[in-house]
Amino acid sequence: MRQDRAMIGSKMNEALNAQIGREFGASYQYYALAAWFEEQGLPGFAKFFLRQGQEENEHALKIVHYLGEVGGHVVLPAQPQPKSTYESALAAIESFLAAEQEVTRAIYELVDLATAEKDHSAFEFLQWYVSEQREEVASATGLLDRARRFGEERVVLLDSTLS
Ligand code: OFO
Repeated sequence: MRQDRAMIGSKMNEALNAQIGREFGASYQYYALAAWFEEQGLPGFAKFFLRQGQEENEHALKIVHYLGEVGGHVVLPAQPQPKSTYESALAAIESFLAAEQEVTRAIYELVDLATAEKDHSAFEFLQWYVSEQREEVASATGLLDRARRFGEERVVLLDSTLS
């Protein structure tokens, strides 16, 4: 960290680095989901998860940029290998919702930390993630609801509505 001009404390800096890892982790996981759906002959879901993966990449890079702005130090966390097989399309979509709920919890913890550290800049920066997570949890919940209504046998019909 460039101490001379750092506008961020080490605790917040570390926590944001961990979040970069979560965002890239989600990206990696969604690319793996895209590949799995492609293998299942469900190209609509594959495209959907490819796009989600790209979005998560952007979320990670947004934090990298923020740390640059406030004179922080970026350390990219190592990534575990993402899950590459699922029992069913429904199970795969359930994992999407679970992942988004987990990231949402992490974002809330970051907001709590920003409050505790009186880091108003980080607090303001994180509000974008709060609303993004609200949208993504709603979108994952909606997709899962629709997939459950179609059922595993007819999930291919839902696939054709996605692009
Ligand atoms: Fe990064 O938006 Fe969801 O996880």
